[in-house]
Amino acid sequence: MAEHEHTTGIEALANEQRTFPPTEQFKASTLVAGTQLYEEAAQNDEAFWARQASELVHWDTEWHTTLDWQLPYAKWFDGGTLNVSYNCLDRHVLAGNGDKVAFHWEGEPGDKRTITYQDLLDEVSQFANVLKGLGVEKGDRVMIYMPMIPEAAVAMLACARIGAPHSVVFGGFSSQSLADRIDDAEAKIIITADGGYRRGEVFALKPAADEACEKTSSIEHVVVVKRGGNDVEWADGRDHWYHELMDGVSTDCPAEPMEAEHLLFLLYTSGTTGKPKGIMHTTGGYLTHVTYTHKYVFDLQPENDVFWCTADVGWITGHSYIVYGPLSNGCTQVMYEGVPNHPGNDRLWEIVDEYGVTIFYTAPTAIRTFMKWGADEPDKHDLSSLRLLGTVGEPINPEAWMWYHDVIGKGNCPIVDTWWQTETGGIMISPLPGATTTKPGSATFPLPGVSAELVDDEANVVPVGGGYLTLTRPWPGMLRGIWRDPERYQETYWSRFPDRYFAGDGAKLDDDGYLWLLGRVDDVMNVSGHRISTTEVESALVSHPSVAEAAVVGATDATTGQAVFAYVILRGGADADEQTLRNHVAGEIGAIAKPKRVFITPDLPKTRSGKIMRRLLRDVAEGRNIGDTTTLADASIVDELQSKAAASADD
Ligand code: 7RM
Repeated sequence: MAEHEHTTGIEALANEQRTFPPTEQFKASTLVAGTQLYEEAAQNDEAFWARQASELVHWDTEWHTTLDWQLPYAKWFDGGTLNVSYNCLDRHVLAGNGDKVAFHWEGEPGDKRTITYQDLLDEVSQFANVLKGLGVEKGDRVMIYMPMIPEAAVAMLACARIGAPHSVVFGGFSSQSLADRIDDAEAKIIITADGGYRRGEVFALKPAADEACEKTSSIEHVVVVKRGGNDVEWADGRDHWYHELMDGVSTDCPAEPMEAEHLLFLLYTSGTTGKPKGIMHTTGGYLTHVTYTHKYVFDLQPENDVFWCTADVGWITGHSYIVYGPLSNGCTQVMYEGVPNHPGNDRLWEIVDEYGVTIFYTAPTAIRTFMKWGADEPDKHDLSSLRLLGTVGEPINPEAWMWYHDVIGKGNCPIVDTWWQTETGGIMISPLPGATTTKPGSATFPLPGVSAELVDDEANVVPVGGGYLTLTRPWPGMLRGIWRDPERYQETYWSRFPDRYFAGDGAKLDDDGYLWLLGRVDDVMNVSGHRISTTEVESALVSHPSVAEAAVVGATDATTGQAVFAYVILRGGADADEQTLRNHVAGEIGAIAKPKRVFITPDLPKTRSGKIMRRLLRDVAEGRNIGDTTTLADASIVDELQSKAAASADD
């Protein structure tokens, strides 16, 4: 290797050239059409964040110190006090917007509720009084285990109102996952529902909450929202119906100012191994970060926009871009309970038209599923209300980006590909839609106020090419630690590279300085000494017209160390054979990345937030029994893949 070359962790193979500047029409009414925010933040990022905090958030007391940074611990806006629920509700009602719709909610069976800011304030205040009546005090942890119903947001905001940190657990997780999180957080209360709707049926939640109570010792009360109408067991004294507790309770519950660094919530992430980590987010910095990013990344025009983020509240995306960011900005949203294919594969597009959704934010996995179902589904609907599209959760393959742009956006909507993590609290890398020329598959640049760099194995900065994505400056929404595990916090995020935050993603910088996310570094494949990203091989597969979705893993190989194994979902009605797809990858990005095997499959193992679980695919490819599948959306797919692998081992 030549002296001037970097010892980069990951090779960069793909070469996407298409560019999409913002249209004149979009620029005419955008919040930011130029580079002014970037320039301001580059001058002094602390002063930049301080300006956002004072302009976008209501404070009861001014802070005295913008940032106190003792690596790896940050305090933002120390000395300041504020209430998150006041910022999300009261201030909009006081400004005369009580009649404005906060949520157009739609249940999977088709039932609808319209909830104004005044309605939400009243219900949150009542429920905050209920929680107090159950003995919940500032600092007590509250578990929330619910379907996608408005009461999930009410519960979160009621906790915030009284300073009781919440910990939301996905409704799809098992009683054991719930119990582990209850134990770790030593939670006092669970807020749940009898059940919710999914795929046309009621799925029960209460039995898992009951089991979790049996396995743990800290829960004193269980509050149950009636949603599914399914029969439930009842522990008198411990269990309470939400509607009975709420009956006749006062709507007067003044929001109490909290210290800027007061714990707002814990959100558990499973990580790669071991017990889940309770990621800690606090009050002032987090609210500043999500309000700012929701406003500028989505170019929010709160008078006219109808925002729809399709995430579940059990995911950080639901916290930041259904509850806290959008409500803090006082905007109107859509919230939907169910799956995208009930009763038909066009349910989401029907909802877009029904409420005139203008900004639509979803995950690449959903987009690839829409591709699989075909353009006929969205084409049944008008969709002309849409003006901006977003993605989050995984790298978006250029072809999926193009499909989203052309078929959903009709070529008229900018796309914001937003990179961030549970740990970052809010969006970190993304276009500003009125200012940034986008490239399909690139998250483009760090937002104003965010500092990111790529480094190689020796922590040298990589100016162009592949490397490890690190953050070099603290930001307001950053995690404040792992609940009761400071060593793991230091070890996981701050020890791989000195003075840098590293949370495990690879990326490359192209000649124009655009960032391209390459997937988790744990998934990087090593083929004959070449370090190849899963993302680039997957994107090469998805660029074949027959392919909707692909997942690749490196499986142990006697000659090359690892070999590329690919699992591919075809587009509706399309056909392709293994040889063609292998050659297609070789033609797109080179022979070194050519998969040894390509398996056509109807589905892939994914988490509930839609991320492909490559660890399981690696187990399948290497013939191992698969490990923990409790966080999987649909565990049956693994059996299917395993029997396929067994069959192919015979041939
Ligand atoms: C918001 C969220 C975090 C991980 C992250 C990445 C991946 C998320 C993108 C992305 C490429 C994106 N939080 N990721 N967004 N990769 N491009 N736009 O997803 O904690 O659940 O996951 O998700 O690997 O580290 S998360």
